[in-house]
Amino acid sequence: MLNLVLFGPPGAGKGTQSQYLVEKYGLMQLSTGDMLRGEIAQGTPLGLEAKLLMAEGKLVPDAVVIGMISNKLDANKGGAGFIFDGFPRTVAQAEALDELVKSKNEAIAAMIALEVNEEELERRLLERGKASGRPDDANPEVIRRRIKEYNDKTAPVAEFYRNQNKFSSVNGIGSKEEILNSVVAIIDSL
Ligand code: B4P
Repeated sequence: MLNLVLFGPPGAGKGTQSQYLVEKYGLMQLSTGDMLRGEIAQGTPLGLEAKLLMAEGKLVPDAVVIGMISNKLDANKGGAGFIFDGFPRTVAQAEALDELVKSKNEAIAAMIALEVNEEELERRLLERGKASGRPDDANPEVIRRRIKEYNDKTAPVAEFYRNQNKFSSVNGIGSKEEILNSVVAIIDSL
């Protein structure tokens, strides 16, 4: 199996690039953001808890997202592999993911980080907010909170994969196709 972690700040293009990689490599995308929005849409107790945190730009508790990922891994055995999109977002999540894949005799092949500056992130998210209606994309203050959460809690996850010699990064500014080519070059070199 080919298991990849796609990494980067909010709006870096993780969801966008994941969709291309699903098509190219037949991988399954596991986006914790999409799963949480699904729970919110269905009005589940988990969704109700996540809704307030997400609207404020805060991370959802580790145990919640780890549980969701664990269920998805159990329910989707035997495929070509997974793209983890927006997960892990804390070092505790990264450690839990390592344990989960190890328990299935699998491993994470690589983390690929999309590098985008803060000004461009804010521009992209505000632009998406106009069409998507996502409450966390509509407000510059919430967007800045999400970026702060990323810098405080998520950025250290890169170090976790660097220590395992699994970290690569690409420039996340440019056309979506150019960025895909850089990502594909890394995957094909694994
Ligand atoms: P996510 O849904 O993961 O939101 P995101 O970081 O904004 O997604 P992404 O980075 O994939 O957006 P994309 O670039 O594709 O998380 C939302 C919230 O859920 C979090 O704030 C948190 O509260 C919660 N959450 C999720 N996972 C969690 C976890 N593991 N632990 C705790 N909490 C969690 O898209 C951005 C825009 O840029 C799009 O409009 C796209 O079209 C555009 N774009 C993409 N590439 C571009 C390019 N090259 N040039 C120009 N625009 C581009």
